[in-house]
Amino acid sequence: MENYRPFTEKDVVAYMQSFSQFFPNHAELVCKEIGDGNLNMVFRVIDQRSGQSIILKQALPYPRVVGDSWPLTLDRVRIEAEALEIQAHYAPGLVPKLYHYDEKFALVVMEDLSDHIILRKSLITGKIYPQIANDLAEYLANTLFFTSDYYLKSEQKKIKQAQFINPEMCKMTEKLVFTDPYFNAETNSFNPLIQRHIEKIWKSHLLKKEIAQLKLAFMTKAQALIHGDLHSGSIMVKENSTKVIDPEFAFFGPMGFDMGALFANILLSYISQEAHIANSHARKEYQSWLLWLIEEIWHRFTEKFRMHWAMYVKDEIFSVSGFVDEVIRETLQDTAGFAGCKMMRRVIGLASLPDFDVIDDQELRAKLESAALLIGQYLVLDRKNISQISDLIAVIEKVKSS
Ligand code: SR1
Ligand code: MG
Repeated sequence: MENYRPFTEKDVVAYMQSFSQFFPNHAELVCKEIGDGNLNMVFRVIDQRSGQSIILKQALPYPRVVGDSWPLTLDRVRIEAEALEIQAHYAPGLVPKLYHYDEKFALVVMEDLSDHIILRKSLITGKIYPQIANDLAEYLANTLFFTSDYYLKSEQKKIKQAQFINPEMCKMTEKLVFTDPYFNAETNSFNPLIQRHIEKIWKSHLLKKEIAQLKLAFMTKAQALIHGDLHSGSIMVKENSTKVIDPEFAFFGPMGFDMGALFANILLSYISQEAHIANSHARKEYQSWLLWLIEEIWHRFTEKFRMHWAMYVKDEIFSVSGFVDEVIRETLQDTAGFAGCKMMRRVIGLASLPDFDVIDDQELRAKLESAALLIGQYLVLDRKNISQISDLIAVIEKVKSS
């Protein structure tokens, strides 16, 4: 992109000073780079006089954790800005406020959510958030239903779909979630203590055929504008507030992919608790809350989705009795399959998992990673037998008792 350059903290201050609308005159701006994600730079700018602050997020022309050997589109910032607008419309209060998008410098200026914490971190420390199940169910039901063919007019949906063609970000997911972990690929990065378990996965033709089906569904099932990377690092929480951030992977894809990413990361947290909570009674209680959270998100999601359906579906053939039940059942089966892939990729593939990375005892870590791989495989292989959320939870119980 012409004139693009990655900003330093000093550049960010100068950039912010060139606008009058963000900070008062005579503001004393201080900037710090605070990003710890895989892809971008995140700067926090605070006016030391008024205490006002903003976040400026700038894309690099490559993934931050990989470096410039992997060129990556800056158009992901446009996708993020445009997705945030749509999500703010359908799920008000559940995404950060977007103040400004700059195509030339591939950046967005957004609300500072420093009073929130990344959900992944809060789950590692065993926190419970009473409102989160309802907030996430609402975010999912609204953003998915209102961008799907069940709500939008056919032509309108196709125009929106063209707006969110996101080939390079989708290709990253196709490679890092649906391909490389199932082969001895260069991008993989795993604990050598579980090498034998991983080699079994690489040799499992049956599993790979199922992964192929899920990859094809990811590539072709253009159901709704999905977030595309809804792990627990893409959610920020505080006591009575939930915000879904970072929709740079957004595109029209399968609804179960967002739900699957979310459930996978809750399940990975569930597994990792054996290393985080020493007291077994407290650990069991927290783990029960995590499984309850999955069930509750699903129940509230289906409740809201059905309400939208009853109110807005006008198409005669979609309105035929029983069809919504099929849509929901298929979404649950996709959710289970995608959750399985997302669990396995975090153990075998390039993107690491902070929930496991902080475990010093390598033997224990290997045991938990193996459990994650086993649950992941069962979710993929058994997904077509899942018809209600309790069946998905039963898969976890089955692995625990095996
Ligand atoms: C280079 S690591 C890439 C991963 O990070 C993002 O959060 C996505 O999950 C992507 O696959
Ligand atoms: Mg992200």
